[in-house]
Amino acid sequence: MTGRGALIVMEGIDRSGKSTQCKMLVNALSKAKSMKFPDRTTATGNKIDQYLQRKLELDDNEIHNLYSKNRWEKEKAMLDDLEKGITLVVDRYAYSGVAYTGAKPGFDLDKCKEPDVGLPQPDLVFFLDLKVNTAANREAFGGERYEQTDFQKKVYANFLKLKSKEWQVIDASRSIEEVNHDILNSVNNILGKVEKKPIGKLWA
Ligand code: ADP
Ligand code: 2DT
Ligand code: MG
Repeated sequence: MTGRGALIVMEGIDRSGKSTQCKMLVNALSKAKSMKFPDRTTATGNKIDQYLQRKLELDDNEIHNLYSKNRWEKEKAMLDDLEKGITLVVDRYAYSGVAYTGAKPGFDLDKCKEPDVGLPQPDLVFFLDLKVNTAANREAFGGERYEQTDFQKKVYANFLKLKSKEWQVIDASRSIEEVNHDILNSVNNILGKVEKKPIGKLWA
């Protein structure tokens, strides 16, 4: 029996290339699954989707807690997969939760972390580092909530404040292939190292 899989998270502002890189990474690995948060397929996720599309108004605290609930409802499945040796490639995680809510007036980053304390601890977090103005040039922002330059600048600054030892900052302004190359190297480097390591708890 081989050891556990790795929990790998892709973070960054909108258009930094997260979904593109998650897809490439999961395709390159032999025993891996992709996940994304918010997971819009559950009842909680459906409510989040309505909120993001501006079809539903929710209090800032309520939506913050819904994003967290949407992760907790996947906790058991994540731990089971990791134990089975499956590597999880996750498009956004609790860091997005803190960085986005923390960009709203009156929210403190440490306080924003509270509902997600104890979730499975990622082994590796890639921060796809891209300036907001460069990201905005990739494609026009859509109509979803948060897709505004000033807001994204606050989100970017918050991400930098969340950096911890598992984080790897990736220059995401390069080509898709160059970014993928760096990500693959780092992932191949840690897979063997986490096999026997117990899964930690986030921010605990
Ligand atoms: P995210 O999931 O972070 O919002 P996407 O992966 O959806 O970002 O990418 C946003 C857009 O930018 C897409 O049109 C994608 O094809 C393009 N893109 C992704 N990575 C790069 C890159 N390294 N250079 C140029 N364009 C990119
Ligand atoms: P995408 O589905 O395009 O990634 O956009 N968000 C996400 C939060 O505000 N809090 C969270 O906890 C998470 C996971 C970021 C989803 C939007 O939802 C925001 C953009
Ligand atoms: Mg995406």
